[in-house]
Formats: sequence, structure tokens, C-alpha cells
Amino acid sequence: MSFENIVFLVDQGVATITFSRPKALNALNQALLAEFSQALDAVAADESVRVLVLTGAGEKAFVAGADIGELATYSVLQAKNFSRAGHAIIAELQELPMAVMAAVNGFALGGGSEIALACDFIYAADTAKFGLPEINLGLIPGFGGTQRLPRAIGANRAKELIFTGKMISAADALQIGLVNKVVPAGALMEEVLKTAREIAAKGRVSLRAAKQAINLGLNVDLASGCSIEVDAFALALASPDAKEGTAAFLEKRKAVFKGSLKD
Ligand code: CO8
Repeated sequence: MSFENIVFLVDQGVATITFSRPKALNALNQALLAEFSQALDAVAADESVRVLVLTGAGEKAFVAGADIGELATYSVLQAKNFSRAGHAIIAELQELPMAVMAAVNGFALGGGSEIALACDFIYAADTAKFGLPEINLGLIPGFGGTQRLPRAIGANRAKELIFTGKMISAADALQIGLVNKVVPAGALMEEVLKTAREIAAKGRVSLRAAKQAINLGLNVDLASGCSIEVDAFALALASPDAKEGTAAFLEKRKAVFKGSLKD
């Protein structure tokens, strides 16, 4: 698979997709989105991948949003198609059966913030900046920001960010719970990969079951969510990884998870 707008690597259970249009601060044009979609399909089909990491090329940007040059040329129908395509890709990202981390190394604006919001969690460089500045262009977020940001940080904080279009620092993003961890820019990938490798050593079935229970449970009432957990727990317990994990504990050794669905 060869790409021009992203770099795609898989190494020891960790896949990395790097958005790479540095001259446009990695802005999302149609070509980049098509390649991103192809890479996500490849990740979804690769049973060796336990964790996907998304980051941006260069030191300045994760993704500075949709490509404004392209956006400006769209008809209403093209805008609808572009937004719909973005939603489909971001939904695929959110539903991937492995853990997904965003390593936000600079500007994450508009569609860039929206991609990061669809990841399971975000680590940020201390130089990163987050924002949904669409209002400054006479627009609104079009890749799920009006829906995922309020769910992540609460409606009141999301409204302030979306109505003002202002950018916030990594430190402020940490304070409002948008990101999990802020590290010095030079140490970001090392820190992200450390956590990614830790997660990659866990059982594939239990990782997937935990993610599905959390994601599905967030959209239903507590009793329904607990019922989803009961089924997911039973599924995980029936897996070879659970046999290995419990046996390893009882035998006082480290578990080696194979991640297979059958013995
Ligand atoms: N699109 C296209 N090109 C961009 C973008 C972008 N989003 N952002 C930056 N660039 C380009 C600049 O035009 C510039 O190119 P050139 O060197 O050829 O002039 C280059 O990247 C470097 O940028 P700057 O010179 O502006 O760098 P600064 O450090 O001065 O500023 C900023 C950095 C603050 C990030 C600034 O570039 C900026 O404000 N960029 C735009 C951010 C923005 O508004 N993003 C939201 C876009 S809209 C969106 O994401 C909606 C998503 C849903 C779409 C659904 C569609 C239907």
C-alpha cells in the first residue's frame, strides 16, 4: 500500500498513521481522507494490531482542520458529501476493535480536533493547541464536533469553545478533561508508545469487549449499560486469553496473551 498524504506503519502490534501534508499543516483534503479510510480498513483487518496511534507530521500540527481551500469550492451537495464521508471515516475510527490513541503534537483544529475526539484517549505535547474554529469561517463543526465535544467535556464548556472558536492550550485541555496527559513535545511519541505497548500486551478479546461495553454503554441508560457489560464479561471469560490470564495468576507467572478467539 503506498500513500502520499499519510504514513502508515505497523510494528509489534502497534499501528501508526501519521497525517502528512506539512505544507498545509496536515489539513484534511479529499485525497488524505481517502488514504486515511484505506489505512483504517487495513488496520481493522490486521489481527496483529492491538493499538492504533494517530499523529501529525512535523512539529507544528496534528491536523489544522479540513482543507479550507477545498472547502471554499464546494457546492452544498459536495459539502454534504464531504461531511458525510468524514462522519463515516470517523465512525469507523471510533468503532475499531482495538485501542486508538491520539498523539497530538501541535494544532488540532476543526476536523483535527474531531478526529482526536473519536480516539479512545488523547496524549498531547505541551505545545499542542485545540479548537473548533469553524465559527470564524461562518461554519460549524462538520465531522462530529457538535456531538462528541459536549459528550467529552460537557455541553457548557463545548458551547463556549464552539461559539467563540477560540483555541486552548494543552494545559487547559488537560484541566477540562479533553486530554489524558501532557508531556514535553520531544517526549510525546516515546510516552504514547510506552502506553501503546503496555496495552498491546493485553488480551485482544478483553480489550475489544471493554471498549465495546464502554462505547455502547455511553449511549444508553445505566441499567442497559450494565446489561451490555454482563454479556461482554461472559464473552471475555469464555476466551482463551481469560484461561491464560487466570491460570497465569494462579501459577504466579506473567500471562502471555495470544489474542485468538479459539484455542
Ligand atoms: N486548510 C488549508 N490550508 C491550511 C489550513 C487549512 N485548514 N491550515 C493551515 N493551512 C496552510 C496555510 O494556508 C499556510 O499555507 P501557505 O504557507 O501556502 O500560505 C500553511 O498551512 C501554514 O499556515 P499559516 O501560515 O497560517 O501558519 P500560522 O502558524 O500563522 O497559523 C494556524 C497556524 C493558526 C493553524 C492557521 O493556519 C489557521 O488558523 N488555520 C486554519 C484553521 C482552521 O480554521 N481550521 C478549521 C477548518 S474547517 C473544518 O475543519 C471543518 C471540518 C468539517 C468539515 C465538514 C465539511 C463539509
